[in-house]
Amino acid sequence: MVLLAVPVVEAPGWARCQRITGSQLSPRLQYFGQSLSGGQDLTMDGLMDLAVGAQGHLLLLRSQPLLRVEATMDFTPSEVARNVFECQEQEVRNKIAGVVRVCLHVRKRTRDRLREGDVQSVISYVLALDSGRPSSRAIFDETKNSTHRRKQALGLTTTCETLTLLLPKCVDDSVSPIVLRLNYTLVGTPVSSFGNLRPVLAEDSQKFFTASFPFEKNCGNDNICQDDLSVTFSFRNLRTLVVGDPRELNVTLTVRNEGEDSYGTQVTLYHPAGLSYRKVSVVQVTFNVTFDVEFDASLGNKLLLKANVTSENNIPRTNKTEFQLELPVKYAVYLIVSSGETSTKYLNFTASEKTSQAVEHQYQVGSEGSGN
Ligand SMILES: [Ca+2]
Ligand SMILES: [Ca+2]
Repeated sequence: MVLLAVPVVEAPGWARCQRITGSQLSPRLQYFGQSLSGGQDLTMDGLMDLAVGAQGHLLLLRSQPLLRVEATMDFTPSEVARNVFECQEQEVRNKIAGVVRVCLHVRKRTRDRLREGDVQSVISYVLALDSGRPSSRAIFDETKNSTHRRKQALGLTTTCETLTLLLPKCVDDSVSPIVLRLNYTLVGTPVSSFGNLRPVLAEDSQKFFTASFPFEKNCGNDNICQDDLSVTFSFRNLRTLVVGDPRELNVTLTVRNEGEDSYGTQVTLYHPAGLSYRKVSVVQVTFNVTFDVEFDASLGNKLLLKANVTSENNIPRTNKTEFQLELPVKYAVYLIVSSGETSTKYLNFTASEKTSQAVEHQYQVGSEGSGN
């Protein structure tokens, strides 16, 4: 009979499955699991153990203490001040946006006989600013880039560090907040007084933590963002839309805001079927929208386009936030003139005859494409 100590993760108070194969423990084990006995703590650490029988062996699988990590990330100030992120004529680099205090707290989830000082672990974590964006709007002063790594031995205590955040250049987007993400791994330190029992991170622990660092809004002392939006558009120099030719319709749409900052601003352009959206290009607050005009589009005598602009500022809409324009429509006709079969092909006459003969010519006039 052989006695082995193998970790089993105890799950107090909640249902959980754990698959343990004999080959995980030893390649020579046969009939692993032919007998089971659990519900008792044989190792005197306060955690239930499981005895598993195999041919010629008895294996004792031990439960491990479970740990949980909690993290807080607090920014000071709570927003990036406007005078830091708003760029004037000269670009100021590496302005201090604020500091973040990152605290990690390790707690024990299991009830066992391990004393608080027995439980130690090494936690490795990576802090990443604006991860997922092509380039980060903020960096850590300590590392001069958008990530910061740290590895630290910890008991059942709280550890904190304070990091300075810099804005390396003018921010292109001050609407969405800077997101700080913390990913971590935890490795328990074996407890020698309990047969090298090793604490582990609980399976249902939160895998990562995030916190937002928003930008100060430009909304005056009342903190209410009173935007004043308007939308207009034109068909450029086009006086009449001819269906069939040209096949492209260009619309130049302009959005203006004469009030305070507008957040979550959206422009909607309504168009009839017969036009199909092709592309849009943005020139500051002007959008060049291109539609394809279907060859057989049926648009009536006038094309009506409508646009509106909305925001999340919760300011009542005005008549300036809607715009509509009509464009007369004509339909291209492609005429085909062909010679009829019964047309006179030739005449027989001689110079001495003084008779006259009629020449008959038939033309067929038709149209192509639109059927007009
Ligand atoms: Ca035990
Ligand atoms: Ca205001």
